[in-house]
Amino acid sequence: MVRIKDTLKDISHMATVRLDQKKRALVRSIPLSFTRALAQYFGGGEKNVALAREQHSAYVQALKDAGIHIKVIDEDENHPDCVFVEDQAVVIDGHILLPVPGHPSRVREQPPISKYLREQLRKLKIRTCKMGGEGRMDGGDILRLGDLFFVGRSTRTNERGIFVLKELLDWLGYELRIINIPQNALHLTSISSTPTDSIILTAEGFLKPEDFGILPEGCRVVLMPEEEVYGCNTIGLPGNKVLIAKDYPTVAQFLRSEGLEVIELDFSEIRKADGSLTCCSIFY
Ligand code: CIR
Repeated sequence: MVRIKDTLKDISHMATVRLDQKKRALVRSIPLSFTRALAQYFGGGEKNVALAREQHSAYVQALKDAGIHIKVIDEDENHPDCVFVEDQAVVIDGHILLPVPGHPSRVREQPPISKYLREQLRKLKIRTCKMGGEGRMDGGDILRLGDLFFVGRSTRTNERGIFVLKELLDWLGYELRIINIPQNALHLTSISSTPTDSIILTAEGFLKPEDFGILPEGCRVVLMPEEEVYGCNTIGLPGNKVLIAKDYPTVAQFLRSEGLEVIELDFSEIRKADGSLTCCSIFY
């Protein structure tokens, strides 16, 4: 059974994570146990924790350089995947959805993240939705294009999870569209992203433009070659900047041709645990 807890407090203003309003992000450090992080898709190979930490620090620095205020939560050695905070909480216009993550080993990563977000957002009129019963969802299955939302039906996100998200979005007046995630991919954000509020970047062999349905005027789906699917996970930032993973030349060239300032980051060690750029932060 799905349990929804609504917390309504005094209103002051609403926060959102639309592109022009990305201001604050939460990240989490990498534990030594990262060597045992789940890896089934992009992943594989022995992980070098020191190098992964270096790459993560460069990522955090790039966000700071772009003017984002960063909160770092300590690593948790009992949770090898804890750096992938995106899966643990979904913040939409200051409202928090706390999913039950789809992999049992990741369920207990959430408490310090939910505690911090609730403290930060407590002044807003927030609704906190907790998923209960059979509902399962990883935040990595949610993609936002302006006021339109997509959710991946994946090995981590099921119908009951989608139902809870839809309730929140119905209440906020936003549309939700469901996308079936192919078997060779973990999450929706593993194979797509919105580098701007009008572009969805994805890859051939994973998704087709029609999977996203008819988009609002001025918006489009752009397909990258299959071998650059990992590069399709980007983080659009205010000021026409976009973070991308290094070594995906078609992605880089396309985004530059759109007039964006492209910042490339080496994420090779984090990729070994199936993690992409967006997985390592929650904007709130
Ligand atoms: C996992 O399998 O859960 C992690 N090794 C990777 C999570 C990546 N997160 C994401 O795509 N949002």
